[in-house]
Amino acid sequence: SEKVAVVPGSFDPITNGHLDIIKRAADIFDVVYVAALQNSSKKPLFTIDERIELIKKVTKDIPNVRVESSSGLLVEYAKSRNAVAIVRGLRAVSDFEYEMQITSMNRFLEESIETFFIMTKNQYSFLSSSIVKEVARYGGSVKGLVPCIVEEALKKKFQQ
Ligand code: COD
Repeated sequence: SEKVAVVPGSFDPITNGHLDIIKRAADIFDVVYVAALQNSSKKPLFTIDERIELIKKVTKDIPNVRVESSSGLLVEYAKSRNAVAIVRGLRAVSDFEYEMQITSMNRFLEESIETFFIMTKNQYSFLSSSIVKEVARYGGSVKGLVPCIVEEALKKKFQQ
């Protein structure tokens, strides 16, 4: 049967690091749902609709990727899509503690869904949405770190 995975995140905004994880997950699973969710400890720069539109545009050539948003619990969303897996990216040791905590909590909430980790490519190991926003805010170039349309969207956002 079809193996479905969810790649969840804030994607505020999507970076080339996220995109790499999404592509690698799409090579392994039959269907990949990219889910833009609320992280209650972060205050987003882009609205949920803006984030979804950017993700849709930059993944449009990957046929087995679907993009959605959800406002509830990740595991509930994953169950509703018949997902067997949650896929997360790992950059550094600093990611590990947080990832271990949410993985354990998600397993407590729903035992049947397995979490998989994909190691970042070296060239993206320092990359995060936060650092991209920080650089763009002060007018620095983020070329090569985010897709072109995301670069444009950041410029527009900080011109306002
Ligand atoms: N290279 C590789 N991977 C990367 C890179 C990079 N350069 N940058 C980011 N990633 C990975 C992250 O490690 C993560 O796996 C993924 O990409 C998304 O990253 P973010 O920062 O956009 O997303 P997060 O970490 O803010 O997402 C958190 C969720 C929104 C998934 C979480 O808060 C959640 O599940 N919310 C819903 C409510 C819920 O169920 N909470 C209970 C969980 S305990």
